[in-house]
Amino acid sequence: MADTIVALATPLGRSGIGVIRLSGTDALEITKKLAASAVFDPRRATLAQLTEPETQDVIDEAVVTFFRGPNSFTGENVIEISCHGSPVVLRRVIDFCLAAGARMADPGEFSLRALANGRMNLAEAEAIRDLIDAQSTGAARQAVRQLRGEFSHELQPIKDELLDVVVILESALEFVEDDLPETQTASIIGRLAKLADSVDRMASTFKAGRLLREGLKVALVGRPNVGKSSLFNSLLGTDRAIVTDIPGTTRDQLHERFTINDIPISLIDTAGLRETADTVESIGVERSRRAMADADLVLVMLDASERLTAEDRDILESVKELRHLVVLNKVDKLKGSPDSGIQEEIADIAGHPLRISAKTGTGLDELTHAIVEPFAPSDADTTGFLVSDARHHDLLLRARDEIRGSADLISQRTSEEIVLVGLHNALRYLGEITGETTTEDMLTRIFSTFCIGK
Ligand SMILES: Nc1nc2c(ncn2[C@@H]2O[C@H](COP(=O)(O)OP(=O)(O)OP(=O)(O)O)[C@@H](O)[C@H]2O)c(=O)[nH]1
Ligand SMILES: [Mg+2]
Repeated sequence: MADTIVALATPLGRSGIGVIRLSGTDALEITKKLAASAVFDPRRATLAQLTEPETQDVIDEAVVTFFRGPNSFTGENVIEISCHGSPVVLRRVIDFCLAAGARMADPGEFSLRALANGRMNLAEAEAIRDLIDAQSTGAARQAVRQLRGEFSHELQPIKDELLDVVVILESALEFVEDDLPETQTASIIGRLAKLADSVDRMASTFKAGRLLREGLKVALVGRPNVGKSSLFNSLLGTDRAIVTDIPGTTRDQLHERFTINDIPISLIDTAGLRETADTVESIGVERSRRAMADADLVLVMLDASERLTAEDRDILESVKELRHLVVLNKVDKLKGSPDSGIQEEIADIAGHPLRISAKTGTGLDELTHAIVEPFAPSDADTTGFLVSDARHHDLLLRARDEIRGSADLISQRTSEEIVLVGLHNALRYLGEITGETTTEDMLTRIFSTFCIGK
């Protein structure tokens, strides 16, 4: 067994309970020093008095659970100490464990050990990270599916089939003097084409998967006073941003998150765009321009109750190359014909803008629908398993290309040796998803994206 690691498994801060996790050879021994009178049976919660052995100072009363390896999360002896969630108490317990020979866990080290001891594969370990980081129910649901092995399960038949083809080609290489018969070549090409399509289908779910996981960055821009902050507040359902009738109210950028149909949206309210001599405001304007360039979608807001200004035209011009939606706000102020005024003026520059009122809520449902609509996957079935990790997506595409390339080589009657290189590459790429063929370097890189205590 490996050395013993310790970490706080719950967030730092005051809470009802705080859980400290130990894993490794001495996990049980170290805990026994802290709770001398307690007896720990595997998988039983034991109420224990944690006492500093030298001073006999009682630190806390805690519930301790012992998991004997290999039947534990990491496959090693694991102890979970549920203390009262006082940062002072938690610090003392961790300090004691460190003094008694444990060391602080690295980010993701518990999961890494679980992987090393065959308790889960890489895709499953990554799913734990994704589940913890999930920003919407949909993303969490996908992570749980991956955690339960759905991805590995879907990959397995593909790997098996690929291996089958490899075996045929390998044995042809060893035993057959002449080339493979035509019928067999045709059948192998057919099987490879089908495999490549299956891999491609999995990869194509990435668009929907990434959307659920990473969501969209949406920036609200427009000249001062058109009602950007009012819309920001309405969409979030809180009075987060300051709203006044003074142009130039918002100077700094505000970021908040909310979800539309399970898609996490990171919404950015920006300083109104205009030429200004005010130093603070001009920094804000500069930041607004950057936020625009950075966003997946820009909402350009115009005031429906006023004439189109030169500033409005400039802004519309500057978003031309960006994905954007034009929003006409303050439609509640329009009396008489709804198509009057500004709407006609902008018809040729901005097409059919969305008409809303941040004040009364008119048009907000249509707006939220329009925000996600261009990003929503058209074909992928979003009830199936979705690939959500860029690393997995990249490996799937590489595997697909290798398989397609190999099929092409076979049809050109290239020697089996060369064809096999591509197929072995494809197998390796698929293996890297679940971690069978992952190098130490890659593991270090992947696990550095985990937080400590996982
Ligand atoms: N009648 C009406 N008034 C609105 C509406 N939306 C915003 N307002 C008013 O317009 C004024 C400006 O609103 P803000 O939300 O602060 O505008 P802004 O675009 O964030 O302005 P800056 O931060 O200065 O760039 C406030 O007095 C709001 O109450 C709306 O839909 N209808
Ligand atoms: Mg504002």
